[in-house]
Amino acid sequence: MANLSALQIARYEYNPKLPSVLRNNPDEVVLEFGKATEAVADQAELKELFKNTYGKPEALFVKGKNPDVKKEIRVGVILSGGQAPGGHNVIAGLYDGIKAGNKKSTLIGFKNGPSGLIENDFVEIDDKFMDAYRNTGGFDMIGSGRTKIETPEQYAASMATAEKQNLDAIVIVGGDDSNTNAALLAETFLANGKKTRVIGCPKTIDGDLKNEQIETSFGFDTACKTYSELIGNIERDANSAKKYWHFIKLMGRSASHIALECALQTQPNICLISEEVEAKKMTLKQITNDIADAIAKRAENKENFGVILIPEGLVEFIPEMKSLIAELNDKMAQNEAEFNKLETFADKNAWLKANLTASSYETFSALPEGIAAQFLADRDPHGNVQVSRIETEKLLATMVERELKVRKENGKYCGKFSSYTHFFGYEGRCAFPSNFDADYCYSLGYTAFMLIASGVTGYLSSVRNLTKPADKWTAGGIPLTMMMNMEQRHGTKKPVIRKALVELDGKPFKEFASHRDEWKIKTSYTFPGAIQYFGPSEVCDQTTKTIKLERE
Ligand code: FBP
Repeated sequence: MANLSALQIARYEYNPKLPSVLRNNPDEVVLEFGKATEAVADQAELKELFKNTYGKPEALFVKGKNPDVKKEIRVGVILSGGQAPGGHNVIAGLYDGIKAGNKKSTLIGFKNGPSGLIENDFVEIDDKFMDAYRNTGGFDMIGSGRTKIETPEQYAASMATAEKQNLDAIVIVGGDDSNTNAALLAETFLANGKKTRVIGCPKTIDGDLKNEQIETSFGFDTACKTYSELIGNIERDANSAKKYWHFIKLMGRSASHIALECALQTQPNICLISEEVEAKKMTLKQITNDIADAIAKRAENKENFGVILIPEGLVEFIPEMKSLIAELNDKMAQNEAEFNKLETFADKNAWLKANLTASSYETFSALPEGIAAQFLADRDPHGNVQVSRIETEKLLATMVERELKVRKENGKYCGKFSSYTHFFGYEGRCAFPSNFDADYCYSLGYTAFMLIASGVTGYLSSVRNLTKPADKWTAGGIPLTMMMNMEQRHGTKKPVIRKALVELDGKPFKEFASHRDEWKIKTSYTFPGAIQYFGPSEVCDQTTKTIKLERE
């Protein structure tokens, strides 16, 4: 067992918990169907686009006879998008389900995301290979990728691979975009008379793939616990040294679910919520002033320290920044060749002065130079600025420092201000999955097999009742079209699964809002500590405060 940590060896022995209905022999479980479903919006357009898969009923596993699970099958699995703790356990649950149905059945893993399907790049999974990855974090077992299956050629290549591999099903483990892809693939296979069924699994640390039917995406639990441990440690350091303000940016793309959950777990002085900033149309100046006010207030109590959480996507939600980003995206795309010839920041600045509207240039020129340059960095494949690369934590720390300096010059007492900045993202995406994620993911994978064996396609594997112990969880399938609507994407209307942002009238935000004024001024930190994998259930098996507040 060279190169294995003691925890890794111990985690191999962990037996993930399944909902009790799935603890029966697989041939003693059947799908019970509910009523036909409708999409969340744009029903007529979606019905037209998904002629074969639209409107299927929700389905739940109950006790009954299903001899079909014993048929020999061949299944492919794809991990898609950003890493999230528990991906390997989805594969483990799927693998064990397939083998429990029929030992001769086969699972192959397409390598490096959807491109593996397009290119027929795969690896066959056997016991030895699978066992090396049980209950481990990461997606390194088969790799992941962000290729989208979009063009007719990519659909044709995917069908060709499915045919060559004689696949009965493909399981796509991904976020909202990848599951939208799963829905489109399921439809394409059916429309072309192919036998390959497609099942999705809800993955993303961002927590924004959730709705009435999906209680949470996997990975959110572990990632938030990992970040909260680190935030708690920093809080304790801040309260020990009493000399630094820590500005911590947290991953999560546009949605602030991670920041909100970490705030509930650690009670920092300030946590910004992008969705609120947008709703209240808060400017960068207002946000800066609010933080400076809190710093000055705490200084009166001789507490020249604090912790501030910042969601990754914040700049996109600050109105003047949003306009600046939109204008920059357009201008830089329209004048790509000309812009790329500009070598120095000064040249670019002069060009922007001449080409941006006065208000956007004013916003741009007020930014610290290092940060302003990040707004001009490489665009993503869609021509958008990569907001995760903008150091919002440094931007805020600098703006606050400037503001406090002005206040001091005007004779106001602000105490001492010294700051550190941090960005937590990759630290949490590949952690050993918490017991919750290990169990949830294994159950999602096993459920995906059961859906395949029940003959459905275009469904999302669904495990619910997650705030209860695992034996009380339910398992079933949600038609993917049920979660879709039409949205404008890069100039065209496309069918997509709706992203869930933080709801300002939802219980998690209200809980935070009811405490934040106190946390801001009075040091109220809580220290969640490291994820516990072994020990009493109340320490090891609890999930997030978000899901508890939303579902209990
Ligand atoms: P998914 O939406 O694919 O799950 O990825 C989540 C995420 O971790 C975001 O929080 C972050 O903005 C992004 O991926 C970073 O992307 P990359 O891994 O390409 O750097």
